[in-house]
Amino acid sequence: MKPNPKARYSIFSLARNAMTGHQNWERAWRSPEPKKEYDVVIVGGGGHGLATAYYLGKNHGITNVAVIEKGWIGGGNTGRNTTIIRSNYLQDSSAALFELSRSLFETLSQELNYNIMFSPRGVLMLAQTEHEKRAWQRTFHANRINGIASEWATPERVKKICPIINLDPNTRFPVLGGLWQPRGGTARHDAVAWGFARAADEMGIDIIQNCEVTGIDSEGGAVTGVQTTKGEINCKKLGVVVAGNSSRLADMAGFRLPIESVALQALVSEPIKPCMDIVVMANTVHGYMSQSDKGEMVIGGGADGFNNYTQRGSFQHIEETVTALVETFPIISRLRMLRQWGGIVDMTGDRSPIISKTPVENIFINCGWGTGGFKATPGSGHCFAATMAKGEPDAVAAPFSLDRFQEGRMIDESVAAAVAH
Ligand code: FAD
Ligand code: PYC
Repeated sequence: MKPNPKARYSIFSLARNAMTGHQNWERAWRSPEPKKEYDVVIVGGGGHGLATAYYLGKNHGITNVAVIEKGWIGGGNTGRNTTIIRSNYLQDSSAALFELSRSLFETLSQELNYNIMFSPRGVLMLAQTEHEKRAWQRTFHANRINGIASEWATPERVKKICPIINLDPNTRFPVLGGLWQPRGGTARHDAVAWGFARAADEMGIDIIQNCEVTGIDSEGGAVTGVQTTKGEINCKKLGVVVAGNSSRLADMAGFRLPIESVALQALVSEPIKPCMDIVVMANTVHGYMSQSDKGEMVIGGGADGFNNYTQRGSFQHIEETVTALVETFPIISRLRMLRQWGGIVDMTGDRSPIISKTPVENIFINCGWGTGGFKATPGSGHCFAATMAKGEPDAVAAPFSLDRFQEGRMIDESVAAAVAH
């Protein structure tokens, strides 16, 4: 690992900074005013937008780039997700995309010289109906064909991997087995955004926060720039990477997207002693759980069944999720919940993302990651940067282009997208 000139923080400097009101911290990235013009503007300073900027610089030598973020970087879904990383998807094109991303996560801390706390602790997707068992077994075979290391786990194996699970056959949804991906896991979500931001900034890329894009300008069918709350910024190419706000940005550019925005929520409990060292997803009952380094149980539920832009989610989902998880993990029945939040996720009909050119020349769109895009952050940035640099989707991104909705080439991932169905 290269030494980082900015990593000069000793225990003494930590103490000194704490005692001086944190006035002297060195900024991890600059806070520049926008220039009049860039080669590339990326709207959206989530993980995907920042990763795109990083790979534009690193892989394509394009550094006259600005990332424009209306709030703070990572403040959207990137900082609101439950950090699950896996690549056990059914379709070949998704397996290629998500496995590229998972494999990039393996060495991302070293690459960015920033500890993103990748923890390949293993992800277990429970089968709790006969139908779900068949679906996961089918995915298991597809994973093997695609070279993705996964395993079909019998109930006994499930109990070995996760001792706190309840195998009682008389529950509403008994555990019939599971799809186990041993190299799946978690990473610290905001560190992923910060790591990409710092590395992009070091290449001279401008990260502009508190700057909302309010309009998109074009001439003769090609983009010329954006209107923002910090003024007009011209650009040769525009990447739109705004998750739940994608339809709003498409509207500004004058095209439509097959996207619905809904709230997805999560909650954390009070911290308890280590009791679970893997991630478990229970999709039939819309619940999933892992334990954070602090000891909190990180719990997520299903997506709201109606379109909305609130970053909360509805209460009945919390009730449903927690009730179902108590049945599967009776050990948590007396646990108190500390916090709850939501994010606006961008759902496509086939539950697969869009990485594509658009009807407006030189506007590119990256969206539709729905409930499952955190795991795709490096892979998405990698492919989208290549797509933007070349003006054509790269090989991994090509199946995910917008025209699949016109041509009926759906990439149905409603089972693998788990909480999204
Ligand atoms: P975001 O992080 O949302 O970034 C988009 C950015 O665009 C935002 O910061 C926003 O402020 C900015 N923006 C919007 N409009 C404008 C504008 N007009 N001008 C400027 N900026 C603008 N995925 C997984 O893989 N694993 C999980 O365990 C998982 N759990 C989840 C749990 C929850 C509760 C939620 C909500 C999501 C979860 N996801 C998960 C999905 C994942 O969080 C998202 O798919 C992913 O983070 C999307 O990243 P992004 O960079 O595209 O979007
Ligand atoms: O896509 O793995 C996932 C996921 C887990 C929780 C929300 N999304």
